[in-house]
Amino acid sequence: MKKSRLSLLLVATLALGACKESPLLSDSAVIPLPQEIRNASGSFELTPETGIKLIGTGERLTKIGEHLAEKLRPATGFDIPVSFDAGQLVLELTGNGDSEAYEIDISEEEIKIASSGEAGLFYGVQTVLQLFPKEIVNKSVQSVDWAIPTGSIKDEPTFGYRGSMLDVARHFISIEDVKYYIDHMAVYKFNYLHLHLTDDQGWRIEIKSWPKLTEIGGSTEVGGGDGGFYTQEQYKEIVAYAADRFITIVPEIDMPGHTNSVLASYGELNPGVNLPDGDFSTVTKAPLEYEVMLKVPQASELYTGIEVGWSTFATRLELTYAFVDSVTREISEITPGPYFHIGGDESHVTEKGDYVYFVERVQDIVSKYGKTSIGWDEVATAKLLPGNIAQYWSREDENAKLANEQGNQILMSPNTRAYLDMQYDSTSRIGLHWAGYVELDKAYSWEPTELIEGFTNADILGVEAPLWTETVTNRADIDYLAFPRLTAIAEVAWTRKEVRRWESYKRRVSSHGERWDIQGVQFYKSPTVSW
Ligand code: TNX
Repeated sequence: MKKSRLSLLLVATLALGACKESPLLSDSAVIPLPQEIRNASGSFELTPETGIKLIGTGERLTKIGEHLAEKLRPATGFDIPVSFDAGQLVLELTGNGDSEAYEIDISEEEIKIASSGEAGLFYGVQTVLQLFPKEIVNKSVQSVDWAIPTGSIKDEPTFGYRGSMLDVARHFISIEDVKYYIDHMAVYKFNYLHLHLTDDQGWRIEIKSWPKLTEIGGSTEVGGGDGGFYTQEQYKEIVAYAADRFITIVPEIDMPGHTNSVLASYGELNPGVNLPDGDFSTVTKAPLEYEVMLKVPQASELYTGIEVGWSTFATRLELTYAFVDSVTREISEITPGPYFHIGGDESHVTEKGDYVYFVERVQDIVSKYGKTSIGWDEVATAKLLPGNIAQYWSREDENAKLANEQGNQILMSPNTRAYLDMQYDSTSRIGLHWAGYVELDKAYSWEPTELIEGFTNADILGVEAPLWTETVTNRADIDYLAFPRLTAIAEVAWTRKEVRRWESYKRRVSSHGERWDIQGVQFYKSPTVSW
């Protein structure tokens, strides 16, 4: 009797709770999903009096506080002062390490974000921004109750490298658009932006000791457009802009294949120079429509098509290594991050032995300038230096295993899951499909450790989503291919598999779609989600 009355009471209480419809913290649409969310009852509300209070020391603490304030001011219209004195949004830096973990405590009185690292604090800020109603992304004042359910969050990334790549070689991407992309990456807690700076169709970074690379090699792009390049000053500007958002730039010089833009700029680097007199017939193995038989060592023609795998450096020519040395030195000097990407993919016309010789010599050069090499997975057919990384893309598990056996970590970019340039389905207006179609659920539903037998988290450095740009010519194209898939990859890289669920992500990403609509992001409205 007593028991049944009690359960009646329970039902009534639950029903009442449902009527009040006070949202729970765990119903929020945070991407990537935090590792742990606990609910409480009640809510915190931002008011015209709310300020940000900083606790701790650290160069970047004030900047992080200002970053939060700047994101909150336009839509709320509130002042949101940042100080060390008072405030209901508390940012506490409890150490001076580079921890990416953070905790958030939300009570009715205050929101406190704490981390022992600046990066962690920045990520806590990103999470809090996603907890506010979607209107917070507006650039003009909105009348909304700026409320967040109470509770707590404990979070940290599963993988230390969470990246995306922009191919600025096939089509040049303006600094403005690169910054735009960086802004979006920061929201989803990415920490590496890989810039594919060179390819057959274009050379996009100023090298002072080899000026024709940009004069000639930078002058066009796929389809014959004007191309373009970053001066070293502009590259530094990108590096700094990314660093402010806790994103590290990884520059890539793709070699020994994918190098026609170099060979078009400097004839003396053409493989022909190395061959005995008169025997230049094998110099270029270009696609048929582009076949040129070089009779004398001379620059090759600029290329604006999209075939891959037909160009190569002269790997036995000393001048090639003098060239690689200068390029690596100049770029390393303006790259604070630890990695230098040496490409190494699809060198179909480089003899096997020459390829291995080349990769090993280039690794030494990179290491001489204090950087760690990353290479596309084919580099694992050479002897990798300790600590160097192989980027798994080709689905050639053999290459990943070769790297693993040598004790080197893998960066995961499986083309069937993580390639942002693949079409979603046969109706996609741009994109390629040589690796199949990659719908949103396919980009989301995979686990980095489960692609190659026997791999554990320790074998994997992280995850990266490349955006190749053969078919990408403007910001709308970037939007369409990167969103929403970039957010799926963010969650694969950040959230441990035990708490990831497609059904949950699907609900959350739809809410991000509402934010993108407000911001004018022209994302792909995948039919797998109800937007
Ligand atoms: C293969 S992925 C390439 C790129 C192309 C891409 C197009 C990789 C390491 N090489 O050169 O842009 O396919 O999807």
